[in-house]
Amino acid sequence: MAEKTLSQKILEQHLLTGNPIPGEEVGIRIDHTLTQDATGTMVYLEFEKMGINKVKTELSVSYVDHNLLQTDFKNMDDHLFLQTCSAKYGLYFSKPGNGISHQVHFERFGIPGKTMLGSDSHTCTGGGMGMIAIGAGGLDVALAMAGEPYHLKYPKTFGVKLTGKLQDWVSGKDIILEMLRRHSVKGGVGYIVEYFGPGVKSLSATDRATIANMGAELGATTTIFPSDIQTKRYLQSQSRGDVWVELKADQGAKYDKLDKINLSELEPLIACPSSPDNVKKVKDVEGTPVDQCITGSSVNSSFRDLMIVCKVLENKKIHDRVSFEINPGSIQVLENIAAKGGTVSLLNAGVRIQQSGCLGCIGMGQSPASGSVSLRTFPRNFPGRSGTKDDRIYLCSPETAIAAGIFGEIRDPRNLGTYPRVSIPKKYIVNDSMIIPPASHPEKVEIIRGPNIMPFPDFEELPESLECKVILKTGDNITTDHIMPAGNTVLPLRSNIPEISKFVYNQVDPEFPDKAKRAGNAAVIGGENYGQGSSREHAAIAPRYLGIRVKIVKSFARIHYSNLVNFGIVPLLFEDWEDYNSIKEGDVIKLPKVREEILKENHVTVETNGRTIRTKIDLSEGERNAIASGGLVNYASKKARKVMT
Ligand code: MIC
Repeated sequence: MAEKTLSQKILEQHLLTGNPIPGEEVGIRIDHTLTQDATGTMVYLEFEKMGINKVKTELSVSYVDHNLLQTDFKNMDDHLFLQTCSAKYGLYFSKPGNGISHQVHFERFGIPGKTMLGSDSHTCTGGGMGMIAIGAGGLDVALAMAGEPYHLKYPKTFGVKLTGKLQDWVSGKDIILEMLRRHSVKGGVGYIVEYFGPGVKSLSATDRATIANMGAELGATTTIFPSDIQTKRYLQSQSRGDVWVELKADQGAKYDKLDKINLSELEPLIACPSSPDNVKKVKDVEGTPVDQCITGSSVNSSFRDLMIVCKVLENKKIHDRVSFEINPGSIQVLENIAAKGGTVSLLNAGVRIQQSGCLGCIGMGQSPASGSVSLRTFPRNFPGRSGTKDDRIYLCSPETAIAAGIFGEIRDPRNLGTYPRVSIPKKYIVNDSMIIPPASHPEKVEIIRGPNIMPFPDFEELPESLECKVILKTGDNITTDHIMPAGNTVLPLRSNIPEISKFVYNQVDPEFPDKAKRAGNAAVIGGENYGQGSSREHAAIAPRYLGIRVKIVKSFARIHYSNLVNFGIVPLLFEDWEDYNSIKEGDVIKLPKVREEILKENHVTVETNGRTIRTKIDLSEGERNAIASGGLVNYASKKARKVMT
């Protein structure tokens, strides 16, 4: 029997359809699902369309951690919709303010060896405790809740051997920043990143969660660590030691790609504006004045991450020019910090303590001043994502953030002297006061549906041929924040496709929605890694609602590609990248046999400017049928009708 990697073992234990061969489509069983509120309302609208009265997973949890500003009725309308859906359909509900989904799931629900699908790209955090945890579009999560297999292209494995031990002032964030420095935001596309080697045992479970979380920025399908004594200690500290199992790759397991990092050689790193892979050594950018620091987000808001800040700040003050803010990962983290006296040192140092949630990470508050420098322990710094158009967001560890908070400029944290020792409690105070279990009488639950919750739009089938106007041509690394912005103007519209579609590509071309409507059927041309970043399926639904029928690019980011398929946008790849140069905005492209080719061929013919271009498609049979049906919802309900007739 060939030696297997850990990810191969877990995927094969969950295999329902297909063969575990890289690139081939497989269907896997999903044990846990996770939704957060900004993607979750669409998930439950889609789940309702399936007519199933109870989730079929081992565990499903609905979290509210994004739309927390509540500047009008919309956010709380969504919260009540989500709370009543959870009660009715058999989910746990994590109330607004309880904490960030990935942090709370790691603390209270995660189980080594289980699979999880989440409507958030950072679901991969679960890999820190040996889960196969994958971010996906909301419809895929709704189908998983309905008991359907999750279909994906079987990923290759990217082995990262860790040796040595982190020096003082260097922590988990610096490891994933080193991976991004070496491999860029494209380096993990098509891979599961699997850490192994003697250096792993020195990393705490929450350090591993940090590394797994930000593996999303490599474009990786997910990331996974072994489940070992560190995992066991963490679960025991959460009074959940009973769910621990030991999991690791076989000795001699083979990886499709391999790298190794000597942890002893790492030093504090920082991602400079405006990409997570624009990584430099902190000491090389020292002296840059800093106006804001925020410690938190799903990457770095564990007890250790925030307690190190508290320890450094004992008897110190935040620099006058700096607004230093703390976003706790959960109320449980905050309670445990308070129990250790951490909050007193924060308050005496002049720190702003926020509620538990994602907050500024997706531009829901905490926007920086114009042209100012903001250091954040967040996973992403895409342009404008903070809510400030010319933002200059740096991504760093809590150690580097607190150094800047004290010195008022970017400074290597090793200048702070002796590295404080944070003792991790053997047993945390457990606080589940804001987690509501499923209703015992769901038949009595009425779903609350405020005016902000709009019905899911209908999309027609793919016609035999298409004629589209190219209304936008973009370059490489277009993010889902470019396509469908986050932030406090747009995020509250996530349950209302007609309204949110008015903001598609708002940062790139504010005329885009009107151009799309005038064009009737329209197309977008893109470069490499198109659609990197978030799981938001709204980056597909809203353009489809505007009449975008085709996207032709050099390469797609994984989740966005699935979302385009799920909502019936034809996702084409340039076979010859030179053809990218032959199409410009305003051109008309014709696809004379698109339906037939999508259903039966591996290429689609595109005619434009008197030339014929041959584009590639890389679709499974299910994906072909979904696109031809006008989207997976249409295809699933067609299949269901066939079953019923
Ligand atoms: C993000 O970090 O970009 C988000 C906001 O969490 C998204 C989900 C969303 O857009 O609601 C993600 O990562 O999937």
